[in-house]
Amino acid sequence: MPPVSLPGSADLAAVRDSVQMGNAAYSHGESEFTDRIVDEPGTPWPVEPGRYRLIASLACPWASRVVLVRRLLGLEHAISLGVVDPIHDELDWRFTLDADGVDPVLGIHHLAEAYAARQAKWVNGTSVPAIVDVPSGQLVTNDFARITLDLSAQWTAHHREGAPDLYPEAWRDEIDEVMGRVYTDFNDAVYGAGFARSQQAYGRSYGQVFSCLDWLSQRLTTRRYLVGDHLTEADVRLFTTLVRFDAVYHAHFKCNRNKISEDPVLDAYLLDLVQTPGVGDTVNMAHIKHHYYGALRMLNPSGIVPGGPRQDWTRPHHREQLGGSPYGDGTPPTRPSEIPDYRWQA
Ligand SMILES: N[C@@H](CCC(=O)N[C@@H](CS)C(=O)NCC(=O)O)C(=O)O
Repeated sequence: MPPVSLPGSADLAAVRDSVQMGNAAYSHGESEFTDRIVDEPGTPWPVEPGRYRLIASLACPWASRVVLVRRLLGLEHAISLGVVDPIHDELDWRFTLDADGVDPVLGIHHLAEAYAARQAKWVNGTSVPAIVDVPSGQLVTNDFARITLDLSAQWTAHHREGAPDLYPEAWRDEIDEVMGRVYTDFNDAVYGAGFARSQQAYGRSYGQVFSCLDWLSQRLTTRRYLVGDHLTEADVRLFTTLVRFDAVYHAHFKCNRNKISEDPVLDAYLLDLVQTPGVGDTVNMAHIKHHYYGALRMLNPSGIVPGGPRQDWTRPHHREQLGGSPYGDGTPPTRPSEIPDYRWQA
């Protein structure tokens, strides 16, 4: 592979240390590139099928949300997908899964090259999900909190027939409220526990995680989905953390009061989602385990990827008895999943 310089991200490790862990507690910060692709005249980044490429790690819960929503909405034909190596090197995500280590559409080895095409310097290192403008090779956005909402609300003209409404107007306030708590106390707090550098910081995050799981378990006892009667963005955001929990966060991030499989309500909820076409078939457990155990060496210096846990995702969940249906008036995706090895080999 030819040498590449990665302008702008050379001091990534130092920046991470000082910005994200300075107080011994870890938290995902704001995204740095927050441009939006919108369906409005005169916008710099218009909705345009074929123009943009989603760069994702199948290991990453934030990127996996986008892969999942893109699939449920049937936007695969409109926005192409590039998948990075689950193990990033010291500085960056790489395209080593592709021939010659080059993304076949963007012609780049490292994600940082798309960042550098956009601007000379940036602060927080590179991150996935990233959406890149194919003609210019420039990063458009890495705003994980916004991208999926815009796929739902701005790309409607290109959704597949039968696509579900994952962010229905009538439920937005409640969806936002639920997602707010899930973000702080679960999506982000598992990282807070895993990356904590003091007992106190760890204890705080651990407490947040399990009080949130208790709240979710109670909420989901009588309802099939988090908000309303159908799958929404709130379920998507919970799902991508929940599905990683027993394999990764329980041991690796020390969130070990109990596993999801030990909570009958959350276990059944997760099984239901995994078995929903367009949801479970976006998950690649091999990428997940190799990334967390192989790349986060400060937590696992040997890099050894554990063999377990054995997970049977085909068990009955009986959640249909609660009523509700995944796609509302819509239908399941008919396109085969693009995700390799989605049958859960690790
Ligand atoms: N904080 C990220 C959110 C997404 C995120 O944290 N992605 C992780 C992977 S799960 C990432 O790419 N981190 C950079 C790295 O691992 O080098 C952002 O700025 O948008």
